[in-house]
Parts: sequence; C-alpha cells; structure tokens
Amino acid sequence: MNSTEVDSSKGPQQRGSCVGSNVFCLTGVCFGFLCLLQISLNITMHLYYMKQQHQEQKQLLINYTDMAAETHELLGNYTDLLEERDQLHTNITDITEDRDLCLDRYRSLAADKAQLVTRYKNLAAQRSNLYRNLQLGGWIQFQSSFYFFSTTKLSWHDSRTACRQRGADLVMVTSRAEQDFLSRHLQRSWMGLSDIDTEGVWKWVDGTQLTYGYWRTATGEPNDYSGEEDCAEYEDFVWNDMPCPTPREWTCELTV
Ligand SMILES: [Ca+2]
Ligand SMILES: [Ca+2]
Repeated sequence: MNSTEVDSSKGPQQRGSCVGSNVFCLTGVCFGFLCLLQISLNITMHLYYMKQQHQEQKQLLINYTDMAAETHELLGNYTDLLEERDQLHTNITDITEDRDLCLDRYRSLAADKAQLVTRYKNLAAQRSNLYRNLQLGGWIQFQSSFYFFSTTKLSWHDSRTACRQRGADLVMVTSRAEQDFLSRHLQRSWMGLSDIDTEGVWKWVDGTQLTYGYWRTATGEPNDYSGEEDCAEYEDFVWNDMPCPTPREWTCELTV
C-alpha cells in the first residue's frame, strides 16, 4: 500500500478538519492582525490625543499667561482709573467751591451795581436840578464849569468870601479857551490869583502855582506898583495886579 492510498484511507473527515483548521488559523491570524491593528490604532489615537491634549494644555498655559498679564495690566489700569476718579472728584469739589465763590461774588457785584445805578440816577437828577438852579441864579455854563459875574464891587478878599458863600471860588483861568470865554462876558473883575503869601510867586486860590498868564505886557504887569499890588484882576482881555482892597466886580467859578 502506497502513501496515497494511506492518505486516501483517512477519508473525507480528516481532510475536512485540515481545511477547517487552516480557515481557523487564517481567521485567527486575521483576528490577531486586526487586534494588533486595533491596538496600534488605539495607541496611535491615544498618542495623537495625548499630543493634542498636550498642545491644548500648552496653548491654555500660554492663554493663561497672557490673561494673567492682561489681568495684571487691567488691574494697573483700574488702579490708575481709581486715582483719576479720585482726582476728578477733588477737582469737581474745588470747581464747585470756586463756582459758589464766583456766584457769591457775582451776586454781591450785582447788588453793588444796582446800588450804583440807583446812586447814579439820583446824582444825575441832582445834577440836573443843580444845573437848573444855577441857570436860574444867573450862572453861565462853559465846558465843565459854571460862572457867576457880579454886578457889585468888593475887595479881593470880600469877593472871594462872596464866591465861597455860593459854594464856589474866584475864577481860575487855566486855558486859552477859558480866557476867550471870559473875554465875551467881562471888562474888569477880580480873579482867583494873588502873590499875597510870597511876593512875585503867583498862586491860584486852590494853591497851585501859576505856570502861564495873560498879563498886560505893555505896562510890564505884574508890576507890583508902589509895592502894594498882590491881587490879580481881569482888565480888557489881559491881566493886571492891583491892591487887594480895591473895589472891583468879581467872577466866581463852580466846577461841576
Ligand atoms: Ca505883588
Ligand atoms: Ca499892576
């Protein structure tokens, strides 16, 4: 008997188990391969997941660091803002106090203004009454003064007394315009000018010293004739010194 026969003698059952064993083996190999593949896949996925997680953690750490820095900066800004707010509150308080002071000052000035307006109106009314009374009393206005021309004759001192009793004084001629104005109303009259205190030093009745006069130069006035001429008179458009007791008309000046 040959081997072929022997193998053939094992029958179809033995051949079938061999084939089934191979399928089983192949299935096992495949299963094992799949298991290895699954394990490899799991490991790869795990590694990939770990890497992703590590990157995410790294990114989170970076974000956290950035956020911490931003938080620190925000805290710094917040502190600065608090200081600015406090400073603004202080400024507002100061401005409010200044405003209140200004308002008080404004109200005080407004009250003063109202009083001044009232006083101005009263003074204007008084001035109008004074002007009217002066004009009624024969006074003539020229620029900022009123003038009274007497019709009686008195000594220089009595003339001055008469002017003072009217609230004025003897006229002081202090400008060419005033000299020309008097020329239209006077021929001869006492003026408020004398050298009574010091010979040769001519002073007006308000104490100021004469700086320029319209003296009669033809006769060398003021000439202090006979050593007795200490009072000045207005005579035909020019001035002359005369003895003070001499009766003369007189002219008063009232500055308003
Ligand atoms: Ca004299
Ligand atoms: Ca004279």
